[in-house]
Amino acid sequence: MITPRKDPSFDPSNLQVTHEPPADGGRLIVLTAPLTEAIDHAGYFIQMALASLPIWMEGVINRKYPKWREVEHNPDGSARYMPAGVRLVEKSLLREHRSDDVVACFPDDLHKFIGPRTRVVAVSTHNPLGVTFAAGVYTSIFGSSKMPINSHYSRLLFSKIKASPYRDNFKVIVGGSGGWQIIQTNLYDELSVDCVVEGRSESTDTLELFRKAIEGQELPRVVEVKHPMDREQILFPDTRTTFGVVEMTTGCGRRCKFCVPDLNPQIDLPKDKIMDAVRANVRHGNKQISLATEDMFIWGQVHTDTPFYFPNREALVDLYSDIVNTPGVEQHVLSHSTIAPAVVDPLLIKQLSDILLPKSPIHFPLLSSHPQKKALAPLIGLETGSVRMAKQIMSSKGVPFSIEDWPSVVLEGLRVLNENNWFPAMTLIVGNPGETDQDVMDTIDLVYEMERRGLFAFLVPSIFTPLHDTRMEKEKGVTQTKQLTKLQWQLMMKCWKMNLRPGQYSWWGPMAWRVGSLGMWVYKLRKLNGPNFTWPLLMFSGAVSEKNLQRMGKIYRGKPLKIKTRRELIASLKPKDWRYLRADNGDLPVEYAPPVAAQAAMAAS
Ligand code: B12
Ligand code: SF4
Repeated sequence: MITPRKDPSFDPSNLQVTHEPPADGGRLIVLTAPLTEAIDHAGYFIQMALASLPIWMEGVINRKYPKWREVEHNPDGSARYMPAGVRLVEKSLLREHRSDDVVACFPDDLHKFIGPRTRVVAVSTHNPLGVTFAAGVYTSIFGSSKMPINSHYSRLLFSKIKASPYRDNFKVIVGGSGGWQIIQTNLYDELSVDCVVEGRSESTDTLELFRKAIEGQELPRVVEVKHPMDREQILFPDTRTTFGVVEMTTGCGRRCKFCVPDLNPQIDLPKDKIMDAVRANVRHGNKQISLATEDMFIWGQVHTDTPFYFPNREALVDLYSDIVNTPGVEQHVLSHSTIAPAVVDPLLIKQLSDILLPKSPIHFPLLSSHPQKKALAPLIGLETGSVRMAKQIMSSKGVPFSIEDWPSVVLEGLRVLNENNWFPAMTLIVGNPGETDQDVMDTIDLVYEMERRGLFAFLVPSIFTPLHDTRMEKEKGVTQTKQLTKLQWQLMMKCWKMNLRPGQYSWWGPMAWRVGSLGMWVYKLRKLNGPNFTWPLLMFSGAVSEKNLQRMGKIYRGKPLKIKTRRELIASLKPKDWRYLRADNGDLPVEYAPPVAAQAAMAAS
């Protein structure tokens, strides 16, 4: 059981119900999501900040995005856009309910749709209580109120539902990737939730649950529903989604032990349906599209004769070209990927860059060689630089390469990506169960090696969180930042120091961060995070040079790593895998002559 956070800035008893009941008696089923998960006008980054910053730092967001709370409505007051999860619940329900019985609305508009007729209020949520990785850790580091902004708004949503004068008439059903947080914290009563659904809305069990709720039957606290096993059963949005999210794949296949999405079946979704959903988004006013996936590179290579970790170049180039060339699509953002495919097929990265950069809304002026300084920034898991740790928690993360070569795969992959203007956000897990000082030093070595080679990734360290249902759910994580060792703090602060290097996040302003961090340390962080935090923070602030800190023995200075080149990595593959390599990338083992000749002949014909 996880102890829920308290939100001192929020008093539900202040919620007054002053509005008139809806004239039509309300909708039978009302769907919603926290405001902080529904907004899309300010870009991906704001949602990540809302999930990671504590509520007392909301002013920073307000100053940067003064209009972030302003949302768009349809003429009937329903939401113009909603997270893809809400849209799919809506689509699933419309299989057996009339469209005027179901509505998706923003939290502030709930009173317009919840009335005496309402029998179900369904909430979709990504991260309602902020107890997941990265989201929890930064709010803890920043202190006094540990409530992330997103949790505050999620609680506000639940309080509004709880305070509805019709609350006794309807059931509250929660679903989405963050539903487990309510189960783990046992906050059903406090949040006034009747049932949490684990799984996808397409399932007939989900429809059955809604039927029971409409009939007023008691619902179980938790319902686990089955994931569709084939691509035809997955539904697609036909209205606008937040950030134009359209699913591209489910599952992954690399089997990292800490991973939730990998528990789902590995499915790549049909191109025609993806394209229909893209066009539907555009029709409803969206100019941005983002294909949701755990690893974009498996698309087109699931259950084919080629292992999924050898990307299907033609299929990917064709899909992404058609998406960015869809009339009305002005922006396209990548979601998640893995790094080994960049080593396997660098030409694929180049071809995708040519297609995707012109429509990328991301600009890294000091890093990008693109004429308009555009960049691509998928989220990629680095997790650890320790081969020992990697073997334990993610032994297939780098396939087709051996996990022994993980640091080389990361650095070589990042080189290929950077050369093509891909500057990924890379997550690292600090405090893995059984992590030793040596493991942390190995990761610091990798981070220093990135710096030495002039490579750039936006490094996002987070503290290990045992996620529900994963093969590591019973493992213990770090529960307080005070428990972190000096080395773990050094790793985290080094990552952030490197992130501020090119200073492209001008609103944060590297100097402001550094001076601010010292001030914060004096004011409160020194007590909150304990003595192990002090020297790493001084390193981060630049108040004492890293060289001096190292000379004083206060921090660990990474040692240079011996890294394999692409040619050496390719040579290390099993001979049975050589036939899946592309000759035009070069570096093929000399012993592998016949298929190269065949490929050349194919290209010539
Ligand atoms: C796109 C995406 C984002 C985008 C956009 C999110 C948005 N608001 O639309 C951005 C980049 C902003 C983002 C941010 C974050 N994300 Co995110 N994101 C995703 C991603 C890739 C796809 C989500 C998606 O739309 N999928 C498609 C829809 C259809 O799936 P779905 O929402 O799960 O909905 C299905 C079911 O859950 C169910 N369902 C959904 N709602 C409901 C409701 C009811 C009532 C019922 C019955 C069923 C139901 O039915 C749907 C299918 O039919 C997922 C990974 C993944 N593959 O899911 C990670 C993921 C959800 N994100 C994750 C995390 C951790 C975050 C952040 C906390 C990261 C951070 N620290 O900044 C933030 C939180 C943002 C916030 N506001 O709180 C984790 C969640 C882990 C968890 N909760 O345990 C995931 C799983 C990634 C991962 N590999 O771990 N994210
Ligand atoms: S590569 Fe990423 S999505 Fe795939 S199993 Fe590992 S953590 Fe999960």
